[in-house]
Amino acid sequence: MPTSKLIREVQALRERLDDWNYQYYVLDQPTVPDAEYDRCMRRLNELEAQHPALQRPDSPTQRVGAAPLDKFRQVSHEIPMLSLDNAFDEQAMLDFNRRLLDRLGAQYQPLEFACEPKLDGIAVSLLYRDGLLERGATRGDGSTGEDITHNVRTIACIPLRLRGAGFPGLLEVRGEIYMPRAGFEALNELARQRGDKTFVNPRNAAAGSLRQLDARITAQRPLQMCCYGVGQVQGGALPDTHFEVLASLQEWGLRINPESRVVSGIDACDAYYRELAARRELLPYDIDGIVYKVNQLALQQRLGFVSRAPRWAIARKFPAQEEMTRLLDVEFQVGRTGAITPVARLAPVFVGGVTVSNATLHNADEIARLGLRLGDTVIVRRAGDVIPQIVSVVQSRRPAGAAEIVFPQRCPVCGSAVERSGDEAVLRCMGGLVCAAQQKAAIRHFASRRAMDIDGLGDKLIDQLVERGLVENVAGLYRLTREQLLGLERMGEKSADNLLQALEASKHTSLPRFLFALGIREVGEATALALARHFGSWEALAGASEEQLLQVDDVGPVVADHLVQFFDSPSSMEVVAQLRAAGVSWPDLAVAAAELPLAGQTWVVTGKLEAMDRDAAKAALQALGAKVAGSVSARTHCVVAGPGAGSKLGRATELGIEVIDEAAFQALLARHGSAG
Ligand code: I6G
Repeated sequence: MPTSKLIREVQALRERLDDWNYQYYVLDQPTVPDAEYDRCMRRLNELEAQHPALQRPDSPTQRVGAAPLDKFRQVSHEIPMLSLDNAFDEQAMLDFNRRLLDRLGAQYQPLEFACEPKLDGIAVSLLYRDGLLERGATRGDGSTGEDITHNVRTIACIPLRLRGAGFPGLLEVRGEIYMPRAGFEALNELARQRGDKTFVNPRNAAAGSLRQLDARITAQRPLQMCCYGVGQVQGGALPDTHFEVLASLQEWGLRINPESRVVSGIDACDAYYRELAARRELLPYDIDGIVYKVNQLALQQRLGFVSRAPRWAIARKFPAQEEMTRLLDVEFQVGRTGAITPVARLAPVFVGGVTVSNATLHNADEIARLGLRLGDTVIVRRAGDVIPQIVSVVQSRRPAGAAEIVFPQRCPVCGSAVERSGDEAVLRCMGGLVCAAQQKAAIRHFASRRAMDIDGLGDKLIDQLVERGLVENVAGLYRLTREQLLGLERMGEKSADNLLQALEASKHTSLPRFLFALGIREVGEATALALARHFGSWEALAGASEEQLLQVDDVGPVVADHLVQFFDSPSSMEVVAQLRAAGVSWPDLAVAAAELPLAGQTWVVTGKLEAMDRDAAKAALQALGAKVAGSVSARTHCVVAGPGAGSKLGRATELGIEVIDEAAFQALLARHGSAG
C-alpha cells in the first residue's frame, strides 16, 4: 500500500513534468535542463512500477501503450470537419470581404479577422471529457475519420489532461499535426543511414507517422500539433472571439500557432500575408497559405456555411511549391571538375511562382532512388530560391515501355572516358582541360565576380573563345588581342576595349581571390581565405606539405589531397606561371589574427542569402576572424539564417543561440567595412 508521502511525491512529480512539458512545448520556453527532466521521469516510472495502484492513464509516463492495434477503428465526427474555401490572389480576398459585408451589412466595415498560417499537416480532432484526453481522430472525409488515440497520446505537446480550470466538460479541439522541417530532415537522414525508404516531404512523414498501428513507432517521430479551433463543446461556455478561444486553448495546455494575430480590415490581411510569405522559409515548418477567420463568433454564426465550408473563413494559398509535370528527357552536363550531372528537361510547369522546365537530378544514385524513367509523370518542388527538384514519380501514370535512363559511357562533350572514383556517387569526365566543357566552366569560374571579377566576359563570349580555339585555359585570356576580339560575333570596338581593360584591371587581385579563381577542387572562397591567411604567401602555400595543409582550419584530408595534386601537377603550375608572367599579382597577407573583431567566435551560416552566396558569407566572417562551423552547437556564437534555413535554425533556437537575418549580417559587415 503506498504511503501518503509517496502519493504526494508521485503527484508532485506529475505536476512538475506536466508544467515543464507545457513550458517547453506550448509556450516554447524551456525551463529545465534535459537531465533534470529525465531524472524526474525515471523516478516517476520507478514509483509507478513499484506501486501499480498509483498508475493513471493521464500520467506523463503513460504516453505509449503496450500492444499494437490490429486495425484502425472508424470514428464519426458529431460536427463535420469541414474544408476551407481557397483564395489564390488579392482579388479573391477582396471578393471574400465583399461577400461578408453584403451579408452582414456595411456598418461592420472594417471587419476584424483572426489570421494564422495554414500548416501543411494532417487535420485531427482531440476529444477531452472532464479534461481528460478521450479520443484522437483523423479528419478522414470530414464525416468519418480513423481513431488514432494511441498515436496522438505519444505526441509530447498534446496534453493527456487539460490544465487549469474553466474548460467545458466536453471539449473537441481541432488542429493540425505536422512534422517540423528539422525533425523531417533528421528522420530522413536516419532512414538513409539505415538504407530505409525516405519520406518525400514533412506532410507525408507526418501522415505516415500517424497511420501506425504500433504507437511505439509514432512515439519516435518528431510530431507536433497546432490547434486552430473547436468542434463539440458541452458543459461550458467559450469567449466571444476566435482569438480569445485560441488563448483559452493555450491556457488549458494546448499549443496554438505563435504567429496568430487579429487584424482590422482586408488590407491588413494582405499585409499579414506578405509578411509571412517573406518569412515563410524561415519558419521551422511548412505552410501552404494563411487562414483568415471573421473574429467575432456571433458574426461567424450569422454567416453560417455553404456546402462543405464555412462562409466566415478562407485560406489564401501561397503559390504551390509542388506540381506535377512530365519528364521529357535527361541531358548530361559536364561541370568544371568534369562531374557529369544529369539534368531533367521537363514539360514547363508553374511552380513556386515561376515556370520551371529543368530540374537537377544530382547523380545516378538520385535517379535510382527516384526509380525515374523517361516519359514519367513527376512531382517537381521549388521552395524559395532553391533549384527545382524532382521529389517523386507518379508510378500510376508511367507510360507503357518507359525507357530507363542510361548514363553515357563517354563524355558527352569531348568523348573522353568517364569514371566513378572510389565511393563517389558522381561520374566524371577524365578529359581534364582537353574537354571543352571543362575549359569553358573553368574560365567562367575564373572570371566570375567573386573570383577575378572580369567584367564583360559572359558565357556566350567564353563559348566562342573556346570553340574558336582562341583560349584553352585561363592564362590564355591575358594573351587575347584586340584584333582577335574584334573577329568575334557581336563584338564591337567599345566592347573589345572594355574587355581588355577589365582583363588588365583583374590582374591586381588578392591571394584568396586568386586561389579561389584557380578552381582547385573543394577549395571554395572560405577555404581559399583560410589558406591565404594561414600561409600568407603563394610560395609558402605551394611549398606546404600535406601535414602542413592539414593544420589549416577548414582543410581536411580530401581538400589537402586535392591541393597536393594541384601543386604537384606540372600543367597546373605552368598555367600559374603564365598568369604571373602576364602580370597577375597580389600583396602578401600579414594580419594579426587575434586582433580581428570576431576573433575567437564560431559562426554558422544557413539558408539562402541574397547579396552574397554562402561561401562568400563564410569568407567575410573569416576575414573578420570568426571560425565558421558547419553545424550548430553550444559553442556557436551566432547563426546567420537566410530563407530555407532548416535544422540548423531549429537547433539554434533550441539552444537559445543568437540568430540574425541577412540584413543584420550585412549591417555587421558594413560596420566592419567589409559589406558584400
Ligand atoms: O484545415 C484548416 C487549417 C487551418 C482549417 C482551419 C485552419 O485554421 C487555421 N480552420 C477551419 C475552420 C477549417 N479548416 C475547417
